[in-house]
Amino acid sequence: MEVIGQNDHHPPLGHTHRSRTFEVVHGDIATYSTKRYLAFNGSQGRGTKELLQGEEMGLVNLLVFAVAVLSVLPVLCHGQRTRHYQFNIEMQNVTRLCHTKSIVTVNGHFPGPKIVAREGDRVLVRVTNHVPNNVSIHWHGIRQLRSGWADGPAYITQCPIQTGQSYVYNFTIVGQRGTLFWHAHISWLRSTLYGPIVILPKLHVPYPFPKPSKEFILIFGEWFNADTEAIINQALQTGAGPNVSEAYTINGLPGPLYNCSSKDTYKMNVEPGKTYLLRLINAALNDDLFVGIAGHNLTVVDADAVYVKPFETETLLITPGQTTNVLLRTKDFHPNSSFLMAARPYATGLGTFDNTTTAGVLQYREEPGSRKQSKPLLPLLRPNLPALNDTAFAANFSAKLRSLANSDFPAKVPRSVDGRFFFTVGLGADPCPKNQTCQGPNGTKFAASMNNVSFAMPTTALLQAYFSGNGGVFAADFPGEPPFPFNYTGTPPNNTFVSHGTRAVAVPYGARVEVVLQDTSILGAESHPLHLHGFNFFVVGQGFGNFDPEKDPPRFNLVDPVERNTVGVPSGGWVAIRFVADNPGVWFMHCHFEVHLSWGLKMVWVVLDGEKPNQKLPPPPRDLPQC
Ligand SMILES: [Cu+2]
Repeated sequence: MEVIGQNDHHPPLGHTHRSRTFEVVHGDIATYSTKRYLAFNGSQGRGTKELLQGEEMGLVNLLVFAVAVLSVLPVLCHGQRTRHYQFNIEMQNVTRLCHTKSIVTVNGHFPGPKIVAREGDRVLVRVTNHVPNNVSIHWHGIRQLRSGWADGPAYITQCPIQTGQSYVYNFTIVGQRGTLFWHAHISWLRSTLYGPIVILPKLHVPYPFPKPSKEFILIFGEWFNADTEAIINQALQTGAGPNVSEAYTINGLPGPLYNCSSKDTYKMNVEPGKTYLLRLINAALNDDLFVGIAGHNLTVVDADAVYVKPFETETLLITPGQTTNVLLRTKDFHPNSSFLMAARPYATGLGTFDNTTTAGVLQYREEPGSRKQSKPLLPLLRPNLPALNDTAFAANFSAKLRSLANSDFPAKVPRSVDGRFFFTVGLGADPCPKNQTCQGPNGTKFAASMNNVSFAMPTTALLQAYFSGNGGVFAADFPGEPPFPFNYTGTPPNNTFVSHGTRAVAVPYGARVEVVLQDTSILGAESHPLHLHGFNFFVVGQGFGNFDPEKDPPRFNLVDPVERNTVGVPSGGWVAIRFVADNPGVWFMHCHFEVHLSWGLKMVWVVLDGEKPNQKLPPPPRDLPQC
């Protein structure tokens, strides 16, 4: 087995003044696009010459013109549009559960504004930072083909946007349809800085399922009465687990099952006998969620902006970083009645967690012609959600997710691979510094690692370092397998201390990569939602216990495995993923539990440039923030 790298609430598509989210089709934005394009080509760096040489020299003028035209005409023959958004990062007072706090928002909204685009569209988001915190925004799940500079994780692809500064995220949506989301990617700011990304199919291309009469977004979050920056800073100081949230939220609203909260309840108004598309997003910080609607089954049709084989379920499981589109078929006759939709955690670790339930209301409209208000409301039914630690449900649910794998939407699973990696994922510890008492396990500090490496955040952006020749900022020596093998899901080793380093795996362009992610039982087995930036991967296998390199690979599903960007590594088990490294750049892979991310459960892939010009990372945009 060769291991590479060992050695080396808004109207859709509309113009909303209040949120200052706009989609512009007028002069100054056209000029602005033109400037951006020039800045892109005119910046210093390796790829600039290539772009400006020979035939492409003349193309620049042509393209500048084309970009200007694109911005003026909403639809060109290809149907591709450029969609412009302005994100002002602003403080805003928000009250939930009778606690008011000042939170970081986009344009004063919580949750933030939605981005709507069609497959094939270009999206330009100008982010201007008006708050004291450093900020960066990640477009979670967007492939970012050759636009790694727009990916967003702070100190990985960019330095953060400092107070008073702006950065334009510029990317094109290729081959994706469904729901994704954007969120802050620095410290714990994503607790309040998040919002949906809706990707519609290309114009005149239908969904591969019955046309819904309406669409709703349900974005799940986590509400903390205290300031989340203070929570994580204190935890990292003392070594203890951070305080847990007070509530979960649906579209920012905790709902009626919490004290002082019934006025903050999300209500979804529906009519009988109709089909609705619900776009579910788990933007919670630290918790997988079970989701259900009383009295209704849901049909899963899309996961992480990839269509799946439809299947019906009473309950969904969504990890942080995952999105799921479902169809809701309303009952044929149910005037004036309401049902609770609810979400509560699926939790497997040993630590404390927020075990509360958020709820919203599915409200049937009155039937036209029926006697108004005469019928008493039925009692609100709550959905039956699995037990908080129902790992069997989790395994069954994830096994049902399959790619469509038809001629329109083939599953391009790598049938063989060029590199195999085996990464343990789990918790660990750091010794307590001298002259300090620590509140982590046995007086140590909590840490987390992959292959026992707890990722050390650099103070400059890795993509910039890589593009300009590294300069010792990181090493491409991340281990392809654990430094010492042990019974990963059995009795943990005595020494649970982690090592630290800014270490990457480098792979050639186009490499077909397989990674087995193996949970460990160190300080408790736990399901970890692993997220990969810049790629979708296929989930070709999973199981409980230790991965068996002889017996497990023959059972891999290479026909219709689900394709996604975030997968829950089974608690006390393993998952095998495959992806094609067809996107040059530096790509983060990490646990999407914010607490584990803070503790170091993260690493980076470096995908080298290919031979052809369109296989190379372009130079950075001129406005890329500096550290
Ligand atoms: Cu984790």
